[in-house]
Amino acid sequence: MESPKDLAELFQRENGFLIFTHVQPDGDTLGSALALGLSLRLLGKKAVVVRSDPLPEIYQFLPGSGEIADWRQVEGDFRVGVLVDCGDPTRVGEAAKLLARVALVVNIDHHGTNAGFGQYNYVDVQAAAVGEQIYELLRSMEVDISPAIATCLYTAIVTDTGSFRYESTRESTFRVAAELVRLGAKPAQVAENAFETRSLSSARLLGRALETLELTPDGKVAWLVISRAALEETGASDEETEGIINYARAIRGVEVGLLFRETGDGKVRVSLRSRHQVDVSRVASHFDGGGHPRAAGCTLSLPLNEAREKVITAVRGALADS
Ligand SMILES: [Mn+2]
Repeated sequence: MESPKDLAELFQRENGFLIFTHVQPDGDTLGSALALGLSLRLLGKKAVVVRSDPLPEIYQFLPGSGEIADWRQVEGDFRVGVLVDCGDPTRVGEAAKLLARVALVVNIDHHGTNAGFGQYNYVDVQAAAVGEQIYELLRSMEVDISPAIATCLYTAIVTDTGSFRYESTRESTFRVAAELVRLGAKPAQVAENAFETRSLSSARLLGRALETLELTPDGKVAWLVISRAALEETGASDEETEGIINYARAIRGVEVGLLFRETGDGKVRVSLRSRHQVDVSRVASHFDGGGHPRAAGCTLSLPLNEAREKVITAVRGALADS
């Protein structure tokens, strides 16, 4: 396992960086990758941020987001592939084909299920967001953190902590966030873009999803379903399902909230959120997924009804053991 200092030396020594975000990109992977990319370019390095999936509209305000490259557009040779916020290398999606071409893989992540798949691994499961880790890294690299970089890192932290509400939020999370505000991040502006603005189609999708709400007889597990039909009829995109799961977990008495979403390729994407008792990353691992103890995900190649039954059974088993 490498320290921020070790990585700082690596970044100063090497050149030609591809920075990989994960599929269904969130604020942490995007903010962290953009901050690292902007910083490396400040140091005169060649660095490109790569994506497999489209950039969600709510993150288009992020400085540098316009330059994120679809992996298919990337040409030329790059020596180093940096994965940010990826619990395992498959999280980069189709960009894995591009990742296979780099000489060195650097893994910067905070997921408990991360097995250390890189040649260089900076995994800190205590970090509330990879954005905190990138901040430490930039400090070690003695990068002058610009307002643009600060905005990216602040967004990574505020989104991954649910606005500093999740258990992962610690004293240093606030300290780093305060420092980023001092360096030019604007909390109200980030919040307005990331939390207080949604498309009409996503509001309609939320309504459809809430109509599907069901609970187990003991009231401890609640789930929502987003069918392909619901997505098509509302015109919402897959990315706009983000956050809907929280309505399931928020119901009084519910310990685990689940969201089942039919993907375009006939699979079922499952999001899991737990309140206190269940480590949902272990449930997700059982289905080849992963994540954090309180927030995890997995994908099943099964029809919706079967996937739902399998996952609910596993969650009830985990609850019984807790
Ligand atoms: Mn994260």
